[in-house]
Amino acid sequence: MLKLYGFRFSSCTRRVAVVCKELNVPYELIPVDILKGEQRSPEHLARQPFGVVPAIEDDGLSLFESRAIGRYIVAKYGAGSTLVPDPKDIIATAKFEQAVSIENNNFDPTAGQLNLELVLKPARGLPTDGERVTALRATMDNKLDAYEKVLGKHKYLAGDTVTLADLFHLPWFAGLVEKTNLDLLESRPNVARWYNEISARPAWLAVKDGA
Ligand SMILES: N[C@@H](CCC(=O)N[C@@H](CS)C(=O)NCC(=O)O)C(=O)O
Repeated sequence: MLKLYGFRFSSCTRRVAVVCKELNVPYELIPVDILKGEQRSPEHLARQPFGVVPAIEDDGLSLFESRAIGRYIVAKYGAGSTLVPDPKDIIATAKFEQAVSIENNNFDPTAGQLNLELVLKPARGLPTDGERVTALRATMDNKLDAYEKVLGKHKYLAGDTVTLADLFHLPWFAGLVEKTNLDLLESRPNVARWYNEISARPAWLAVKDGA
């Protein structure tokens, strides 16, 4: 069975778990407690040299980076799945790569830092940096205004079919929507429709509170 080395509440671990659930791929979660610093243990650094989670081992393959792992899982176990377009469809593939880049470059850095300030720091009893939140909020607003336009043209980020590019947003976006009062959806009906739809998928509901 696929071994998922991670912390069940971490966003990056849940990014992999949601892909497994989408495709009904069983996995064994091997806990790496990032609150105790286990991600920097020699055993984990042998799997993930950057000292973060997740990593997987599967059929002799050792792999890290949550998005690369997600794509591997679809390639290996997702025969017939449309979560990644058929590479022979050049246009769908180009749109998919565009959407994956949008998430990685325009969403993840700001969403991750906002979660750090507004969700993770308070949970650990650490003070939030208000000035940083104001700047991050302004950046997030700009980015989501662009999402609003993109999602006004089609249902999902890469077209009218849900793909990994949409699912990759779920852990950080759910943190921002459910655990902060940023109201990112209120003035953005297309983003709201999209987020509400992808966050209601059974695969996400199965792992949203822990991989
Ligand atoms: N780009 C990496 C990011 C991994 C990452 O930042 N993981 C976080 C949890 S979401 C972590 O392990 N944090 C603990 C630390 O930084 O020490 C991925 O997607 O796998």
